[in-house]
Amino acid sequence: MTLEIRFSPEVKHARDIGLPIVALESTIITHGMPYPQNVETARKVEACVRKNSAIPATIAILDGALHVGLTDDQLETLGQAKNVAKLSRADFAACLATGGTGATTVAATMIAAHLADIRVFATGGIGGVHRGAENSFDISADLAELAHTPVTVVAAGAKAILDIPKTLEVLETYGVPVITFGQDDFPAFWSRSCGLASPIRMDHAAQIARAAKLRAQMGIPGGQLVANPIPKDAEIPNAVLAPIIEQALNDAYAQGVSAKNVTPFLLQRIFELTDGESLAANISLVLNNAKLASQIAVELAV
Ligand code: PSU
Ligand code: MN
Repeated sequence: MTLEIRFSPEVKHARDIGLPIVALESTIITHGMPYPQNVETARKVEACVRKNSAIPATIAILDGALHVGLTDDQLETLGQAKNVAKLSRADFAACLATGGTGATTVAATMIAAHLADIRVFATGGIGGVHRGAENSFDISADLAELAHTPVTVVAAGAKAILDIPKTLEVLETYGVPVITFGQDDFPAFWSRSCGLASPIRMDHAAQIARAAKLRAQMGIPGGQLVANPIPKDAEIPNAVLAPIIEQALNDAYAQGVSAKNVTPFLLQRIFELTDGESLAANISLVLNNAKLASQIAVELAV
């Protein structure tokens, strides 16, 4: 048997004629946002990529088949589906082998993008080192994937549900370039700054693309994390979110939430505790990331 990748007609055409392609993850659809905003956002993100001269390739496993690029119907079905698996490096192949349906996290999307020769990927936030990781050992597989797989991931930094200083330390240990776009501070998802300086700053998509190409030429494995600050008009002040994050973390602890369920639980709880306000910011930053990723994809194609 061989691994088969099912390309959507749009992505197949883009590959045939060499158009720039941007990978998009599906866990943000199934585990990161509620229906119907999840599907609406996924469609807007795809439209944003097209508007910026690239082709979107949303990645998921449907009934045991690896899809790179989803049709509108597939996106809708996935957005409404219940009990979809959340797939990372560990369980990706197992889901294919057993005919399951699963959404891809940052780690799994990077693996699929690389298999499909796609070198840039846009999302909202990456997984990282969880607060209390010194006891729980809960460190997202997204970080190790960035160390292994040559895909540039554009995110709005990491959520403050994580331990951001430890996340940056682990990325440094793994040799992952952390490049903040257009400012000196590393952004924290809903806020433009987490109060820490970014290891690297770049102001042009072309530089980010060039750095990826040079790493490849040097034989350095792994990807790059591009941290793109949320647009100013969509930012939520830290003072507003900090107590909500504390509450969500306390609830997770009290309910004994663990392993894969931690991140989706916290995202859902924050959505509830902000009466959905966190979602508007989330949508704005994902669109902003899709735009920058498209610009990088165009430069990578040069
Ligand atoms: N962080 C967010 N939004 C998300 C996720 C993380 O702000 O949707 C999702 C991504 O798919 C990410 C995954 O790859 O959660 C990380 O999960 P874990 O912490 O279990 O590795
Ligand atoms: Mn985890």
